[in-house]
Parts: sequence; structure tokens; C-alpha cells
Amino acid sequence: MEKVLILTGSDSDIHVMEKAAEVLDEFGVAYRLTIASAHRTPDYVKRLVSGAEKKGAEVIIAGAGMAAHLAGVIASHTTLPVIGVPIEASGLGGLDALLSTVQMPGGVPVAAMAIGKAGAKNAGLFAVQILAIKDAGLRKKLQAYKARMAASVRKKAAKFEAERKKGKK
Ligand code: RP5
Repeated sequence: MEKVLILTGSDSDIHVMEKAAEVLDEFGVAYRLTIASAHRTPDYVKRLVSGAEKKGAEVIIAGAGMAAHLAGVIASHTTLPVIGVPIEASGLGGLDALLSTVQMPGGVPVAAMAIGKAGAKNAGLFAVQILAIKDAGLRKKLQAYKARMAASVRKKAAKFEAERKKGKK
């Protein structure tokens, strides 16, 4: 059963939204990733959202660029938590999509992530965190993920300091 639906506004966004999918793969969370546009295929977006909800999806991730209305439109159709990823797709560096995603009117929340690949990665992690509220196995995996991340930074720091010391000799 797909726990997460990932929608993205265009095939030109896929390379960014794959980062969310990679996280869900890593945590063993079932998902569907597909393309649907708030502006170009509004009815299809609505059908996908209600279909996913009926099939038991618990979180929706939406990535879009430019006047990024996808996450907000999805949030208008569902009570599931919606995570929005602003994508850089114009000369404005993604600021257009960030503001469109984050500035939701009161009553219709969207959890807005950072612009681009870091935001997509965090959307995947945030979805896992939501699912982990009632899944102890996922919680353990998240703890292990954080421990690995901390260990990797410590390793880099030790290497950096050792190399710097060597250079000063
Ligand atoms: C948005 O418009 C999409 O999410 C995409 O980021 C942007 C440009 O879409 P294309 O013209 O590349 O299909 O709706």
C-alpha cells in the first residue's frame, strides 16, 4: 500500500523530486511518484489526491516551480498533511515557487521545505517522520540515520583538522 503520494508539476521537476523518492526508498516506505499540474491538469490532481487518500496514503509531497500552486491546491482537496517543495524553474531562482508554496492563507496549511534538492530530500524525511509517529520501526531507522549523519560530519572534521595540521608542519 502506498503510504506517500509524490506529485510534481512537470517532467522538468523530476530530477529534483527523485531526491524525496530516494529517501523513501532508503527507509522502505511505499510511495507513488507521478506528474500532475495544478494549472495544466487540475481535475487529474484532484482525482489523484482523492484516489490516494482512499487507498490509504498518509502524506502527500508536492513539488512545483514558478507560480507553484500544486501543494496549496492539493491541500485544498484533502485533510492529509501536505509537504511542498519549491523548485527553481525560472529566472527568479526558485523564490517565486518558495513564496507561492509558503504563503498559504490561514486554514489551509502546507509544510514548505527549502528550494530544490535539499527541500525534496527533507520532504522525504519529513514524510518519514510523520509516518514514524505510529511506527516504531521507522523511528529506529530515523535515529540510526541521524547517528550516521553525525558520524560522517565528525569524520570529515577529523580528516580536515589532521590535513590542516600536516600542512602547517
Ligand atoms: C510548474 O512550471 C512546474 O512545476 C515546473 O517547475 C514549471 C515549468 O514547467 P515546464 O514548462 O517545464 O513543464 O508548473
